[in-house]
Amino acid sequence: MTQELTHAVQNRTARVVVIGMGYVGLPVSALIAEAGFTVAGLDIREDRVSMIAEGISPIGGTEPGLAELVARVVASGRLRASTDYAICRDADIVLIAVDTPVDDNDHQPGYEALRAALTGLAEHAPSRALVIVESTLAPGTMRNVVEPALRRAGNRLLLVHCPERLTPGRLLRNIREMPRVVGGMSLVATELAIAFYRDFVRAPLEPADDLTAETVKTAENAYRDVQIAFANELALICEDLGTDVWRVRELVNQVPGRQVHLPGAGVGGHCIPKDPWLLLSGITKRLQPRLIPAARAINDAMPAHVVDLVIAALSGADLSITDARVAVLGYAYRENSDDTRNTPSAPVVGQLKALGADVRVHDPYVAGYEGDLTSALKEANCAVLMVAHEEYTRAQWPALVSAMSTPMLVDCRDILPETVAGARVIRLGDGRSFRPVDAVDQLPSDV
Ligand code: SAJ
Repeated sequence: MTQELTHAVQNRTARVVVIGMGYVGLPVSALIAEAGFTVAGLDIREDRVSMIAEGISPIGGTEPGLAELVARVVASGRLRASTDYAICRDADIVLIAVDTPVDDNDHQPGYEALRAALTGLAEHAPSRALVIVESTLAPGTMRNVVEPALRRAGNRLLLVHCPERLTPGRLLRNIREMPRVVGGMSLVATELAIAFYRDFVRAPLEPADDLTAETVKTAENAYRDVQIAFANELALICEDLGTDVWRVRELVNQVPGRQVHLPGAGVGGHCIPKDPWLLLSGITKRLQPRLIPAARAINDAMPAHVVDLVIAALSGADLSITDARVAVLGYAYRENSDDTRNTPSAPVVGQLKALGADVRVHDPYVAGYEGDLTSALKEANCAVLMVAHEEYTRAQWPALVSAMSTPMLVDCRDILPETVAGARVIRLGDGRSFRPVDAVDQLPSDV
């Protein structure tokens, strides 16, 4: 079996099916097709399948090269899209790239999409194939969920976990250039998967077992979440001390081995907020980790702190939140992206509205929030800069603030100069720029 598969990989006649044509599945399908394989993309969303069938990428935001590559490989006939799992029957290689969220309350993995993909694959199992799960998994998932779900297909399937390492804004670049951990459930599976990835990944391909691969991916993002939490807690400390965290971190980072991350309005995206919980969901209950949950709590509290800053800004102009107009600038979770998954802007908008503010949202990348920045600021009492979109970092703020009723700016990401002519600037993490006001005292009793 493996000899056939090995030859099919080596001469690129292997028929590849990719389940899940989202931020991960579509770009990796396009690169596999570009490498010379024939690829069928499988998705439950007919609108997405139709766009791809027309050679159009359904992924928004700034993704260098993706739209052109999708058009090219679809036109060449190397990439097609379908909603029918029956295409798995003829596959030699199946990639699974569906989302693996965690429950907002109990933080347990939400494997609905993964289980649906596994069920569909098992019902239309190929005679023999290499099955690679690229979705991020809690440690133990390959052994406790994936392997059992595919067991009915017998031992004809070689199972591997090769976690994706993608970042919106550089999807293609990351696939080509990020090192990958290739965690097979057998040595043969690992070796075959490495041979396959070598056709389109230029970076090191590290052999491992499945559990190691699951742990690496969730740990690398838990690590980042803790780093960001340190930056956010340092920002709160600097606010309280009356000093400037942006200058503090700049000077700390001059020391070799220090890398204080950027404080901000919170942690969004499809990876960092959930992967720490995936890591912890795989452990026994004997262990009670404290650092990783504490980091999650610190980062999740930042949107409420941003609301505090808005209240501080308004109270500085003797305005109450209840009749203020607030412009929230940036709804994507990260700069120059249209991705709003787990965006910190959502709780900020929700809490401001709950406090009675008239909230206007602007984001040049997010459908429904685009438009003229001056209009978004018109008659606003306060503007909150949530995300360092290029439009905001390059804007002429002295001219823009003249559209506002009261020119107050809350800068959550060190986007603005320390002073903007004609405006008052409150900077998250810069205690020199404001006196903290605890919003809880302002909350109406029914919030
Ligand atoms: N953030 C901060 N301060 C920072 C860095 C990030 O507040 O110093 C916030 C961002 O604003 C965003 C959230 O954290 O809301 C996540 O940002 P991110 O830069 O980590 O972006 P993601 O979510 O796209 O993370 C992905 C991850 N990649 C994968 O999981 C494969 C992460 O491991 C990468 O480090 C990151 O991309 C990257 O920058 O490459």
